[in-house]
Amino acid sequence: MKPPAELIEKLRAAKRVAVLTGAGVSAESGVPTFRDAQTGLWAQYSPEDLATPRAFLRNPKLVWEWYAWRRELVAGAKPNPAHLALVELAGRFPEFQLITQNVDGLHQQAGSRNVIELHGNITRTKCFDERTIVTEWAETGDIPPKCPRCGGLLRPDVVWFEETLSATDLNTAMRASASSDVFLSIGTSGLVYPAAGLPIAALGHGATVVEINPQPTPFTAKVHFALAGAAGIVLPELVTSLRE
Ligand code: BJW
Repeated sequence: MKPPAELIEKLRAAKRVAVLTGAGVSAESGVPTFRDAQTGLWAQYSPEDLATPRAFLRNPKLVWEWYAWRRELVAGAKPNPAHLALVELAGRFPEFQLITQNVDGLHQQAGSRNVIELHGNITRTKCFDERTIVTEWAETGDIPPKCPRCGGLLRPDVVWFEETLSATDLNTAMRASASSDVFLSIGTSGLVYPAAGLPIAALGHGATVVEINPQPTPFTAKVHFALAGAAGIVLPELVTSLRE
């Protein structure tokens, strides 16, 4: 389906564009959305039982293994047409800021540069105690493995519930959202803050806000354009319409 002509006009006139992506953007690459990741073995746990520091301290092996399973899925995933369309979109505007909640690195793999990864990256590992990145450790059979410097537990370098996001990244994301002419919210349920505050900031500052999601979210009734569909279909259509 062709995107609305008024949206294409807004995009043609836009100088500053900000984009927030969520798990839905990687769904067509075979990476389960955050809430869909509770399948099979993991169906008995809610994300809040696995993605918090308290959950990790309660059962580090369980949480490490959940991430090991997801890391393996991500390792086999390739960028899809939504990721690629965002690379092309970036080239059309003097200022373009891509902000993702995804931890899979697929935007960068597609060719996007200057991506803000609000919730970290699943491929990196850090020490729970020292909070520093660790790249090598001894395979002793411990699950999770131990920090080679302090012997603390290793964990993925992602942002769990009740942990703070990088203040620098969040400020940059907030400034780009609040000064955007057009803001796109793509493939996110809009439930998790502070990321969910970015479209709200954009709306508050008068940006044209667009949502791309096959399901309604808390933003759907508030945005200027709600495009109900899969990102891997809707985004390439948007880019094609801009080219015409
Ligand atoms: C498609 C599609 C296709 C499918 N195309 N679309 C009350 C009010 C406000 C805040 C809070 C509150 N109570 C608690 C809080 C704070 C909390 C929070 O927001 N909780 C809410 C649940 C209420 N936030 C935090 O704790 C944050 N930190 C913080 O606030 O610090 C201050 C603080 C300190 C101390 C105490 C309290 C606060 C940190 C949040 C970190 C989130 N981390 C996670 C895990 C990352 C690591 C990992 O991946 O394991 O990030 S949680 C999880 O949710 C993950 C995601 O990035 C994030 C967002 O999920 P997303 O991307 O939206 O995915 P889904 O699955 O929810 O939705 C997918 C969407 O795609 C759906 O809509 C589909 O329809 C759609 N879709 N196919 C397009 N083809």
